[in-house]
Amino acid sequence: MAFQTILFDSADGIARLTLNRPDRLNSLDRVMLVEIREAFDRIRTDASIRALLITGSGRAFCAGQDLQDPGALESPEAVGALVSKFYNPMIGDLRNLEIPVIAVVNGVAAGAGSSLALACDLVLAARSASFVQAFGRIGLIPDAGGSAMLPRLVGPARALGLALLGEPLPAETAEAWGLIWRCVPDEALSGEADALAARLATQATRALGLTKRAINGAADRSLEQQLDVEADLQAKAADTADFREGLAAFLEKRPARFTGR
Ligand code: T3D
Repeated sequence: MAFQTILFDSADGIARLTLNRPDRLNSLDRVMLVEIREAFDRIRTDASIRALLITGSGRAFCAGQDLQDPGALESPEAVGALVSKFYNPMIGDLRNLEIPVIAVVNGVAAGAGSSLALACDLVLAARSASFVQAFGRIGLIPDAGGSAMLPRLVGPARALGLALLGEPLPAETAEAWGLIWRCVPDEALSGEADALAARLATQATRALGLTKRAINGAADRSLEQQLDVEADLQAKAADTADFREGLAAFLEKRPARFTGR
């Protein structure tokens, strides 16, 4: 079934999800929030998909909540429900995808649009892109996981500076601060994103998914707990065809041919 607010397709093990409301800078209305989750459902049930790219159409990545979505912001209860029924499940589903997810930030990422990008595993941004914690400017707080991701990625001092001041952070500074994986020249963004996805989609997918689980939960665990988690997840990784192939390839001095199983 076709989507109204996003473009979604997959080929060669790579799914592409494009936020597609360019006249509204790809801001998130409730239809789009639901459709993004439907795309995640498709990914979860299609074992041929081994990497996901998320980007925006036109000049923006995503301007956050659609401030003109009728009724969405009409009362404190509506806002609370929007967060708990739409944003939180969407971010939870994204974080739990067991394949690598790359945010391809082609332009401004504001408010929940920035949070969406930062919830991805790798963020690749065009040099002209920027990250804006726009929430405070309209009297809201960082949501869609932003208040968790920002301090984890850049520490509380910078997280507070970004969130309290709401100034655009240029992609180059975002890279220098460790907020994102890499900033690249605008004209190189699409090619770099495709190359990164192609590389990831031919790796040992199950191990990459388990690596995400280990690293994403690490901040909430003690070293002892994390060591236990590593033992458990390593046993799971070792129980895959890709591990057997990786080991055999090493011993036979040839490139591994991973299948994602
Ligand atoms: O209930 C809840 O859960 C609330 C959840 C909140 C999470 C959030 O995301 S809160 C933050 C919401 N986002 C913002 O406050 C950002 C609003 N947008 C901007 O500040 C600016 O548009 C940008 C900094 C992103 C880009 O600026 P600029 O100058 O490049 O573009 P522009 O001219 O402001 O916008 C272009 C058009 O997009 C414009 O429409 P027009 O005049 O051409 O018809 C503008 O109204 C529209 N647009 C931009 N952002 C949004 C939007 N329309 C609806 N919602 C938006 N967020």
